[in-house]
Amino acid sequence: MEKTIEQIYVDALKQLKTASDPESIKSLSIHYIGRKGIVTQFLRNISKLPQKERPQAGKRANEVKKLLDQKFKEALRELKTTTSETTDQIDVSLPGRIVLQGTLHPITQITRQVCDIFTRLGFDIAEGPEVETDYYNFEALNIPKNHPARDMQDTFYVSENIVLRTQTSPMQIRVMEKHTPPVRIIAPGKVYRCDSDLTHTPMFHQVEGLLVDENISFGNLKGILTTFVHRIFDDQTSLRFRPSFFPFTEPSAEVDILCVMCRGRGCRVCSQTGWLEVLGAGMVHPKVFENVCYDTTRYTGFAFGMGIERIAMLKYGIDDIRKYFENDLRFLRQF
Ligand code: 2NM
Repeated sequence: MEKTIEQIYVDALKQLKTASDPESIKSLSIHYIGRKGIVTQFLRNISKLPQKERPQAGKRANEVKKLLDQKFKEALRELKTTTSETTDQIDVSLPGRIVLQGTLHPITQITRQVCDIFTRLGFDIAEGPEVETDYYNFEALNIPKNHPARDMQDTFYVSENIVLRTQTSPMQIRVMEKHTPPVRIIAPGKVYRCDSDLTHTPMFHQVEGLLVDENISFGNLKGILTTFVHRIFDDQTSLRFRPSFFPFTEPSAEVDILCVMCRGRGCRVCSQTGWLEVLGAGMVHPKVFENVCYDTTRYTGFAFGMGIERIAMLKYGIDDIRKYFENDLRFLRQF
């Protein structure tokens, strides 16, 4: 059954209503009134209609063709004005979109500041494994089996001879094994000790440093660490070197700064001493040099170590180390 011209017209209008983009309107136009379109075909086939229907059908078909042409053009015009309103005109008075940006974790920030200070003083950065052998973590550092320091450090054992490193100094042994002096390195990274309270977490971050050359003295150690403390806190910070003990250094010292809370008068934070410990240090023990086959008659050196969380707590006045590990955005956004 051939469709009547009225049916064709109604179909075309119906389809036009659902067309929402210029492409579909254009293809509708071709489909209905193009050279091979339905209306055009209808006009061509007029001659096949009975004689008396021809004039009326021809007249109506020409009308429909004209009307459809108008409607298609109108629809296209309308689409153009509505789309140009949404894309061509920008309301410059609208508030901008807020771009949420993350920040570096305070521990990362302090680690980078410490590394920057030492690289500018001529130190290279050395990084290495967090799972270490008993030899690198203890033996080479002059901490023999049954040495009390092994208890003191609350080591996580993986197996009898494999541990999670309790400090980053195993890295310094690895560097000394590979390189002859002069050696100037710092070793930043994660370390592990089975310990947990207000000021201790089972994992924390350390930076340890090592400088070995001819004619290195305790005076060089004092100079470098004084410069460091003045740059990481501020150059008015008072500090003192206090005698201490480490198996891998002799003599050994700890570096204190005047308490940032009470300025030396004595308070809860500094346990009434007026001082806060920030660094451990010393002249590298000859036993350590022997373990890496350095000539102890020719070379001397100093080493030091610090906990990054501790430096960050003192710098920012934070009294609970766990704040650094809770990932509470209200805390982290302050840095
Ligand atoms: C510290 C304190 C004192 C240290 C010693 C060494 C090495 F490998 F040279 F023997 N590295 N780091 C050292 C010395 C670390 O941390 C509180």
